[in-house]
Amino acid sequence: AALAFGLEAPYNIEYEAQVASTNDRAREHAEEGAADVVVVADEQTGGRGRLDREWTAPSGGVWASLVLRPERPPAAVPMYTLAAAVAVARAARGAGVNASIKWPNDVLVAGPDSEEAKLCGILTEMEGEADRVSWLVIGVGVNANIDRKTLPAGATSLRAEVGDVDRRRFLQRVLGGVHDLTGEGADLRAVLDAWREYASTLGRRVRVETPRRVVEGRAVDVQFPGSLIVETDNGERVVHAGDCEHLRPT
Ligand code: BT5
Repeated sequence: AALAFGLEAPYNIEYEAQVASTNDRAREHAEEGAADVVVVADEQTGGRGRLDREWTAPSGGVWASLVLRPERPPAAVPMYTLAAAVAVARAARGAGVNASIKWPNDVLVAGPDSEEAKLCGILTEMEGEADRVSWLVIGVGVNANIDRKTLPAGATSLRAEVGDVDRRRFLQRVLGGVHDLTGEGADLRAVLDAWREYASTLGRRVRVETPRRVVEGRAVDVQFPGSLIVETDNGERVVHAGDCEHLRPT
């Protein structure tokens, strides 16, 4: 059952102690016509990553999925994923964590040996027609008050980095950030400027694997709607956020 979560946010909050996946629950709301709803859970038993990967989501995390119905074309949707990454990176820095964004959707923390560990993943799903989004679900998973040893290799948590946080406050900051960047009247292009501030990808050599090709070179910039520009030996290539399966620093 949904419990009051006592959180002030520009969205309606549904709190669940345990759910299979907040994205699935949010999709149900979306398909019933709801908008501006956030499903939050303490624990997920069937958390999902991209491309059918599993997302480990024990009790203590910030697992949240936001339902939006923006009056925008589906092509603009990657901007929402970028905005969510910015909002999480900002909230994490506010909590004292040196977080940065790896294009397009991971929030990472650099360790002392400059190895990066994943603090947050974002899974955006949508349904729409050619020119108009019907609904959009932005799923945000932040490893908050969780022991690192219960997470997969290569993951970190707020607990491991700086100690436990007030999850309500943290989520409130994230949702406030998403709303500021994407809400009514917001200019989505400002998301790119904000994103550049937190990006760890720009300026680095990367290898991006898409289903159709491999692009290798130096990441030089991001452009609307969230595409990465890579300078290769054969000139500039534009990689779309939705195309990317793997992005590796080389
Ligand atoms: C993502 O997928 O990074 C998107 C994850 C989105 C999770 C949120 S939680 C709320 C909402 N409800 C859901 O069901 N999902 C969303 P991807 O880039 O495919 O990364 C998945 C990979 O990250 C896995 O294959 C593991 O290697 C690794 N991984 C799994 N759980 C992790 C965790 N808790 N922290 C860090 N890495 C993890």
